[in-house]
Amino acid sequence: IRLEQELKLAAERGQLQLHYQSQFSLTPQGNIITGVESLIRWHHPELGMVSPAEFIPLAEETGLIRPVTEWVISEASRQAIIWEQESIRPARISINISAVELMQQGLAEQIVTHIVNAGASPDWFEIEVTETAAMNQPDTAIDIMTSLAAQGIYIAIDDFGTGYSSLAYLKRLPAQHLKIDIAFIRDLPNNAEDAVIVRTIIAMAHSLGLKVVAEGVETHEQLQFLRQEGCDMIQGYLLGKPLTAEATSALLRSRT
Ligand code: G
Ligand code: G
Ligand code: NA
Ligand code: MN
Repeated sequence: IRLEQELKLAAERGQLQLHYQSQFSLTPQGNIITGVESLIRWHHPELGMVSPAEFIPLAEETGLIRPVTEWVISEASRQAIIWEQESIRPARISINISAVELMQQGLAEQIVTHIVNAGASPDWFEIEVTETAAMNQPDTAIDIMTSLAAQGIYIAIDDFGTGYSSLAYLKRLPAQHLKIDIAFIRDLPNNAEDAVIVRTIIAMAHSLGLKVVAEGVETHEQLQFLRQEGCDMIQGYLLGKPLTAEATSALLRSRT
């Protein structure tokens, strides 16, 4: 209960922050930053860092998820405008949306309105939806994703491989990116089953016109395997940890 009250006030007390983790496209010329994923952080005065893995579920249960997401969108938009003015804005800034939100009609309109009111442009952003969330209420989820896509917002299917979506369902999703869950990346390249799964996901995604992002890449061996298998983009500690906005700006500056 207390944590819930505190979360309600966290934004106005300046305790929330966005960190950003880069996504890299593998090209012959080198690795290029194609996007950054925003990851929320809560600095609680007594508890220290509270992980979103803890407070996002709390926010979902208590209906606070909407104001939290609105804060994320406003903050990411504010940051995007700063990067745009400095000509270092990455092509996409990803925002995570939770399962509960994806069941709410009108979500797409709210997201777009929030971005536009903040002075940013919808096509600067990508919405990440987990495969499991997208499967909950498939028709509502597809409606929301279709409206987002119609406004130019990119769609990524997150944590892919842990849900049970069929090819028929995947085909209906207006997504551009599919993010392979970290669980399948962790034991690459030695785990033969994971190697087959990852190879199959990449082939399937490509046949549906989706680009593939591997999450949680921590070693050169994983990177080499993924490159060899035609994985399009890489995210993980090997190439970049989540960084503060300031450190992300410095990184983007050093790359342009
Ligand atoms: O970065 P980290 O490992 O702490 O993130 C933990 C979990 O919290 C991940 O599943 C991530 O998707 C989720 N998360 C991070 N930021 C946000 C956010 O702004 N909104 C939502 N809904 N989830 C987030
Ligand atoms: O659920 P989602 O995929 O959005 O969550 C991503 C989470 O994974 C974030 O909390 C982020 O901090 C974490 N993460 C990002 N890169 C790595 C990595 O290379 N290894 C591990 N273990 N976690 C990572
Ligand atoms: Na994500
Ligand atoms: Mn993920």
